[in-house]
Amino acid sequence: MTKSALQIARAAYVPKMPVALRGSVRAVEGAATEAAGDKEEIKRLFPHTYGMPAVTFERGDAADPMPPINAGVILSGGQAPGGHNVIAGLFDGLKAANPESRLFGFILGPGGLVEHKYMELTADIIDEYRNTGGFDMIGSGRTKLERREQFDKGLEILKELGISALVIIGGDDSNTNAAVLAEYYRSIGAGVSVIGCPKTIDGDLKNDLIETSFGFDTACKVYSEVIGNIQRDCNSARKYWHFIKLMGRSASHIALECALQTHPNVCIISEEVEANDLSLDEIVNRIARVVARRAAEGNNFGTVLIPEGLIEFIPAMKRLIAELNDFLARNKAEFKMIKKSVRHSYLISKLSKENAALYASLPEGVARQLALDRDPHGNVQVSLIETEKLLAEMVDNRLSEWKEEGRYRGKFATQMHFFGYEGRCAAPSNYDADYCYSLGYAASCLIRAGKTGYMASVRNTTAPAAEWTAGGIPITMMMNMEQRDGVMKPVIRKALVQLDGAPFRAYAAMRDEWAMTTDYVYPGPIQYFGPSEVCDAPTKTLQLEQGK
Ligand code: FBP
Repeated sequence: MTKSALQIARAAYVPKMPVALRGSVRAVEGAATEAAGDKEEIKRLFPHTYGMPAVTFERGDAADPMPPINAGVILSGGQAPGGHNVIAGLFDGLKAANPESRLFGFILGPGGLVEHKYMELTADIIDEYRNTGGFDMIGSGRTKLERREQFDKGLEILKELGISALVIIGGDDSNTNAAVLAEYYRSIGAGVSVIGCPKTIDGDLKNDLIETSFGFDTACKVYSEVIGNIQRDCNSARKYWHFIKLMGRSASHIALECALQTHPNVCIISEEVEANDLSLDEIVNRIARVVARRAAEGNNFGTVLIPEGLIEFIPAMKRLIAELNDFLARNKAEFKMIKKSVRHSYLISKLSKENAALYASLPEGVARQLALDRDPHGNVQVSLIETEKLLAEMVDNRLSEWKEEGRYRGKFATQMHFFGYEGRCAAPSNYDADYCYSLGYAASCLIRAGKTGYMASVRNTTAPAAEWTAGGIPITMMMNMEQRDGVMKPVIRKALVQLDGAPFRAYAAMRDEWAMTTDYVYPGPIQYFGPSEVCDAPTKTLQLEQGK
């Protein structure tokens, strides 16, 4: 592999660690825990792993010699900066306990476990990937690990390799599946523990005990850098409105964080749209009003941030998507037979009156995108829906109407952007490099402590890394029952943007001013070397959530 100068220098970076994880570590158990909701039902579904205590690590006395452990690791779902450091922390933690311990990586996600595709991760391999972005060390995938046959098939290879602990690095769905797997392996006495690590750039796997999912920090910094650059360009030429869609399948954490970092003229927050029952038309009016007001002051330029999940939060669209999901699930084979050129009219003829009218009113490209295949978790692939084009087109139409009515005078030229994939494999920021390494190391400590069904947790991360705390949280503690694919299932509660939370309130307090004043902030690229306030700062979201 040809390495860039930064990659070579960055390989030497030693992640900062909490004091509690340095040297010998002692696991301290707290009180028994309960599920986040539907306690009785979760207890019934997880009889062997429900109610376990939260665990905190403290510095221990001289380390007892530990027998060697063989462990496996899986990267699951979308890439997020820092995954390699989780594996490096896990590897170093296992080796620190006993140099004879071994780590195996399953190839291309959970599918690798089921299909018995793996590689041993030796020190040479780990060293190649320290502090790098991407998941290319072993690859990732979206195979859903949820059926007993898959669990049993996986157990065959775990037994063959002598693996007694499996670490699943993933988002809310993957960690839900980790909990189910932990429960199953314990129920059959398989002798394999399962530990989860919170990953996703979307930032929606968090709660009182998990401060953030890794990758959110780096991805937001990458997007904020380019948004800042665009804003500077936009403020220099003063001729374009930039419509920028930002990743985040469901929650708008990324859009909100980028807004806090860059001060755009408009930022839509899906959770607010849903709470206020806004229609697509009302969202368009809101943007158009800002465009018209700025135009009245001679400013025919600006930026609009749009979360990619928006479409599913607009109540009418949500109803349409629900009917489409249902229809497409029931008529998959028939739909596949319909010629692509007539699918649009075919669907209109099949939908209920209200949904058919909405579907017919959408630009054909967007309508087509809404009918594309769902991902393995049944989600609409929102990354493929060009919401930024939809909104820009509709705002343009609205402004033309207002122009005819004499309510708007100005020029409206647009540029469209989508920032998602370019942030998912960036070299992790210091925050993510440190956080991930500690998560991996904490996972190794959970394994050493004989825990299963836990998620590694590292907290107090707005303080200097030495003061961070580390431990493990029973995954069942984060669960409740929710309807998925028409069936009630135990799942980890997804964390959406809280409208009464400090990050949203901070944005809401400033948005009218930012709409008009062109108060752009240019954060610049992530810095890996330099003063701590430039290199180590956590996200604004985390700082505001922790009252900093
Ligand atoms: P995870 O939840 O698996 O971390 O993935 C997040 C994400 O990056 C979303 O923001 C985005 O909608 C989706 O993955 C894209 O998925 P894919 O990589 O399959 O196109």
